Amino acid sequence: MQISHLLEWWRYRMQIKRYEVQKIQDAMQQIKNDLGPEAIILSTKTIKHSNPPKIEVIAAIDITELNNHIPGRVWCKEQDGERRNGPFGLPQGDVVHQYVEIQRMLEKMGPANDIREEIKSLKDNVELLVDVIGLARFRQESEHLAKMYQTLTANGISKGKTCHIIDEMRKGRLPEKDYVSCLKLAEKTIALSLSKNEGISKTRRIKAFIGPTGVGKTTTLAKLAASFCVDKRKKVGLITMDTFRIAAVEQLKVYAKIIDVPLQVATSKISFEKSLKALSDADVILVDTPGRSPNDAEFIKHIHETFSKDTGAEINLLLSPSMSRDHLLETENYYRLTGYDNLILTKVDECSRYGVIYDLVRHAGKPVGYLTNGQNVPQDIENATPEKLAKLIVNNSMH
Ligand SMILES: Nc1nc2c(ncn2[C@@H]2O[C@H](COP(=O)(O)OP(=O)(O)OP(=O)(O)O)[C@@H](O)[C@H]2O)c(=O)[nH]1
Ligand SMILES: [Mg+2]
Repeated sequence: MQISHLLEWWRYRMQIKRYEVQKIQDAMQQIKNDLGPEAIILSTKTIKHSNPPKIEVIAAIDITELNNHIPGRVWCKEQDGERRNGPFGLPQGDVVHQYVEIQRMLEKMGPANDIREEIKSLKDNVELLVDVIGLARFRQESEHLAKMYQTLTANGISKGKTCHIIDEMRKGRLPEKDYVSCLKLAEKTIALSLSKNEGISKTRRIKAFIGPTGVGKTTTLAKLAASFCVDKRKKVGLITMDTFRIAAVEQLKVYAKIIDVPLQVATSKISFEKSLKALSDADVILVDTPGRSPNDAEFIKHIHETFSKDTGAEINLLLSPSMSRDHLLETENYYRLTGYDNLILTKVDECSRYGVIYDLVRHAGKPVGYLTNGQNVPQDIENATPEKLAKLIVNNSMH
């Protein structure tokens, strides 16, 4: 049963009044006067920040009997001692019993879940509509475009965004006969729409790596440390702020020892500043952070404080496109609060549909610095360019 039906039924059946009183006894008298001796108290709660302190009391009276004579509306009645079903199939019973039942259902469903479910079903319907309209529209124009639509959506790009890409393609001259040329044009169109990648900035000395638990922060940092050291001949320093997970420091210590770079451990903003001083001769400082739930507001605050503008730190958010699209976009929404600079896409080798990368990068509007494609340190990392990403998205393959 839809919760909105329940609420409608509830509203129809009850007369509800709200009182603000200092003592519950005051409310009792008022309720009796206003609603009569049959009234029931639905809830009481202290009103926050009220001065003098006040209590909110919600009381109600069953007005079923009043409604019984409304033409066309047949409310349930106990007849011949038998309980019959009420409106919307609810079992007939006394009001308090039904109130408790509704409360229980509401608690079980939770308002957020209910709204989410409704939004999800709405989204599914819109997607379906876009699919039908999209295919019909492109098929009318060219079989290539209809095939392109099917390929890109099968690769994991959302339907709406696929229509947008094809609309962009149609602004130029479309290759008429050759489908392969059509794919090339799609690649070009996608590359143009992705944020230009400046790579990981050459001028920003401090580079922090943030992201969900297990996304590959420490491994990616080790890959980059080796690359800065060996390929770019830079003096590298490492800082780990991950003192939450057992063995997290040990993990980075092993890498630091192999690459032969100094490692500092910092637990607070103050110790982070001390670590920066200790690494003052380093050309590049890579900072590892603990994986945290993106819902953790304290963590976002901590990132803001530690990597404030005056540190000049560059924040890199690591996300893995092997996650589902909805989860990925939701996670990006949370981390956006950190004001991060670049994306790094990890575990691309575990991904089955690369189209989700397009949705993520367009959603985030941030450049992608790197792609990581395996567990091997240091080799499994590549620079990301819009062209490389576009190729991946259209061909749905790393090769
Ligand atoms: N397949 C694959 N695995 C990877 C990649 N990068 C990291 N991993 C693996 O993912 C696992 C977690 O990697 P970590 O680097 O410890 O991840 P983390 O984000 O530092 O984890 P926490 O610190 O616990 O939040 C390890 O087993 C890595 O070997 C990648 O690009 N591809
Ligand atoms: Mg780690």
